Amino acid sequence: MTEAIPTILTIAGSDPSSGAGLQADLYTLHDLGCRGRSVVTAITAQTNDRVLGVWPTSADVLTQQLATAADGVELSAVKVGMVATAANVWATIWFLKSRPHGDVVIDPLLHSSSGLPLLDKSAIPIFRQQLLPYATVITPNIPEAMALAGMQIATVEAMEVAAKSIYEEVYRFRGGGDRPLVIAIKGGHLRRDPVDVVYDGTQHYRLSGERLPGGIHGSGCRFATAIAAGMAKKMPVVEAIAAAKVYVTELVRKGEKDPI
Ligand code: PXL
Repeated sequence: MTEAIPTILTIAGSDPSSGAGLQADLYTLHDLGCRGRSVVTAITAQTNDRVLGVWPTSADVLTQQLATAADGVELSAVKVGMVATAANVWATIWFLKSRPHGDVVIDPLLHSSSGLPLLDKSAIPIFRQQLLPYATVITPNIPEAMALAGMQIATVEAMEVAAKSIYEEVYRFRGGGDRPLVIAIKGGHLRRDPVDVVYDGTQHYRLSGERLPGGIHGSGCRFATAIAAGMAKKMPVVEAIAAAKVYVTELVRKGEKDPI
């Protein structure tokens, strides 16, 4: 009997350039042999280097999409990207609380280097305290890890301290338990080679990477989605993270600015 193809839901913003957001997520799922479903938390107008506007969807519109997105399928995993507003954080929490959904990978998009408002400031406390506890994997970049851990990060050692601190906070908000939780801090903002740091509550792993020229808009979206795809395919979580890093590195190497 052939294995069923897993279906993954992405909860994300729309990027018309399709380098990031739900479009990039769907490309990634296709590349990795999965099926995708998507709901839109915000519509953006942007190019690879310019943001023209952001229009969050209302929580009501997001809730209606969430009510239908998983119709007729069993979700193997969920990826959460840009959520935009506090009301949309609540709509997402409600969905995760009330529907079966498999593993959840959250890309904690708090700010973007392009200046795109990815999450309202007022939404940050509930995002941390109520949404992050649903995650199996959380994938902050260094600025996001600094915000979540409340510390400066300039070295791989500091990334390890931050990963443990984020783990402990999320574990506490979860109220304990033995559901897996893994923090994967992306090292792309390090001055040296972009080492990613992974912490699973027991040990740290360092995933080495090479600094490639260019970098692509939306590589973080694709990284988190590729982790969700790996987990949906029953890879052990750290292996899924390592495979996602290889996948994204190859895209950057190919200079695939636009994933089409
Ligand atoms: O890469 C972060 C990101 C996520 N989601 C959407 C985006 C961006 C960055 O531009 O547009 C919709």
